[in-house]
Amino acid sequence: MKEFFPNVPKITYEGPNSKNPFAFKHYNPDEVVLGKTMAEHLRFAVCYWHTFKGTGSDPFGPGVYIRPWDAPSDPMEAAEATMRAAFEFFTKLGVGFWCFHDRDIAPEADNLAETNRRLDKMVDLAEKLQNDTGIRLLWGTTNAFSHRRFMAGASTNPDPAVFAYAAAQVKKAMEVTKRLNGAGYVFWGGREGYETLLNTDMKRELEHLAIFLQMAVDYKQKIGFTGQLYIEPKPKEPTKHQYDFDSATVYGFLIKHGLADHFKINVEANHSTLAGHTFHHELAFCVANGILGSVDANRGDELLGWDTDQFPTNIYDTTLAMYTILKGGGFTTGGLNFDAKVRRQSIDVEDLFHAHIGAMDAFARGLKIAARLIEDKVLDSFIADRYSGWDSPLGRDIEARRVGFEELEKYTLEHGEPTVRSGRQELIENVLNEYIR
Ligand code: XUL
Ligand code: CO
Repeated sequence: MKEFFPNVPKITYEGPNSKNPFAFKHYNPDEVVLGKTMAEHLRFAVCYWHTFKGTGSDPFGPGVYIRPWDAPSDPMEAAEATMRAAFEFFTKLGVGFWCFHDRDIAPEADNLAETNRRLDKMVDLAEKLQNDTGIRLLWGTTNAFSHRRFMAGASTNPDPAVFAYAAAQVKKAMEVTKRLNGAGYVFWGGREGYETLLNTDMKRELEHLAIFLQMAVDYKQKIGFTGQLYIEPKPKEPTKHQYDFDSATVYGFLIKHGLADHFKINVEANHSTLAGHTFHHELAFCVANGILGSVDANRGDELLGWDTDQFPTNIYDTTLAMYTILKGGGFTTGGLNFDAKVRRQSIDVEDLFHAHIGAMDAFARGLKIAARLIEDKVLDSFIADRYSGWDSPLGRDIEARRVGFEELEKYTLEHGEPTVRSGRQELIENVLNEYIR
């Protein structure tokens, strides 16, 4: 069997003093942290689209990577080589999961029936390789945004025939995700948004989006797919305005349309920052509302306003992310999917390993620091103290909804001016930095 990464050994944990670039310095899969192994906490997944289908193209130039798995000129032979390369990569890296779009693993043909036959053929191979390696599918999804038929959206397209095409595609993608035992299925609203309101019936498009999602819920139940459905918010790009703007917008939309019990959120770090939030904010909002499902772990660039999809390296961010995820009870069906791509100049296949090793180590450090913050109740103590007034008779009466404006006016007239207190932000930041080592 052809080896695609002959220069890369199986990546193992060598500890923080190791200088070996092909070793983990912090991610030790079997090490137990807060009662679970690091592998169980972090549930790392490699994404197929950037890692194996990415070409390094940008708006100023075509692809620059020359990949050994692209060598066969027949598209199905290339698809098979790509999948074999992918499973060699997952195994050498030591991740437990992968994620894909339907069109990543099998090239589209001239008609849907033939496209589906190709997909089935590649799913046969994926099923075999999953069984051989023990690697599992974190989630599947549909690419209903690249083909020209989807230029004005999929479920929010002005043409119902495009809505129908997208439905047929999602139906098939859900079936193959079920077949591969996927723990989840993601809806990212590719081009579900608008370029200009001058040609857009927003009310109707939003209604169509809700109808589409309800159809997906119904079909999921019909075929007995037990994986979790996720929506992945993004505020812009490719459209000027994406309907799934951020977690709060999506949550409100789901509640309005009676869909909230069926979906959780797949939070992407770079999408959070594009929405004008921190990654931490989006995770905290989801935890506060019990809708955190999974994470697309990447980062943007502070100076660039688009989705650069870089690999996560910032320990401060991974610490606060893991802290919030742990406080929310940790992952169940979800995990950390590296929806990230190496830079255009990183043309060697070894760069794909360096990128993932660094990202996994960054999250492993974040996990360990977060565990210590939780064990020592660092932020909990500050927060408990800051809100302690709510444990007084007044606070309890308000939270139990026993009092209204009249009682509170009476209280204020009797007690006068409240005593104001420092928020102690700088102190907490200093304490936090002491933990980030
Ligand atoms: C696009 C993006 C997607 C989704 C899956 O910004 O994040 O790759 O994660 O369709
Ligand atoms: Co994503």
